[in-house]
Amino acid sequence: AANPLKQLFTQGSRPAMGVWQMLPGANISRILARSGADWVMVDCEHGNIDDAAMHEAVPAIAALGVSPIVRIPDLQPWMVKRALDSGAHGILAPLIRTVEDVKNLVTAAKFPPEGKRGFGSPIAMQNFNPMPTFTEYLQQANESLLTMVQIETQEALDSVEEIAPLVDVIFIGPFDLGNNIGHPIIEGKMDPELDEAIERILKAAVSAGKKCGIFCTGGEQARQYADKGFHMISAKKCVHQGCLKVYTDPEEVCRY
Ligand code: 3PY
Repeated sequence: AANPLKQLFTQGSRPAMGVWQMLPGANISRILARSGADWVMVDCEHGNIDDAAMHEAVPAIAALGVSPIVRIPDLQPWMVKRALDSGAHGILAPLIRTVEDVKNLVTAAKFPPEGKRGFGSPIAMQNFNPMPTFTEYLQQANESLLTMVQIETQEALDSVEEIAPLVDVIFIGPFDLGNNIGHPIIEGKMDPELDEAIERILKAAVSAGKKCGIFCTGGEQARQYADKGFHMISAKKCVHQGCLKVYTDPEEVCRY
């Protein structure tokens, strides 16, 4: 499929499972993409993946029929443009706060007339199978590339019902959300108020007919969120802070 993650969302048969890449290297991308993941998050917010490393990771993942999604460092139009031009099948913006932030993100991600994305990269289309022509990519991009925002601030939580209709995926960063609403996750323990916030976000996404994603630290937690109806779940591995293990046992938990 041109965008495997989008296709999985359309089918709605099961949650899309994903893994997180935080260290540079196309071989790391390949290991992660071959782990059984439906998507790999190329994390340019945290970790040490820079612009050049992003341009190596995205095609390595896409070549294996897995959707590369780029978490941009910050909500800047040029970062959205470079991520999508590298061939990402979607972008995730962290720490958004307002409805205005989300509208700006969508404007940056869409070609005119819906948005203001500049056109000209010869690279992006090479990361889809079958490879679209330049013109086909231009015609398909607005519809097929996934826009995702992270709800992880109090302000965004307060506006989540307004934000959800504007994007394809509302993605929960439980650590930042916990920190920002005054209920940090301590030793893996989630405060009931954080659980409540997570429920509210899922409900807002579902009511708007959109998908809801969440970052997990292990297989057991991922299974619980799958049972609750989350559509996009990270779990099977972990590549952060020097940990390079690909977790194949769903019971295994990685702790920060
Ligand atoms: C969070 O939990 O805050 C995240 O964004 C996961 O990377």
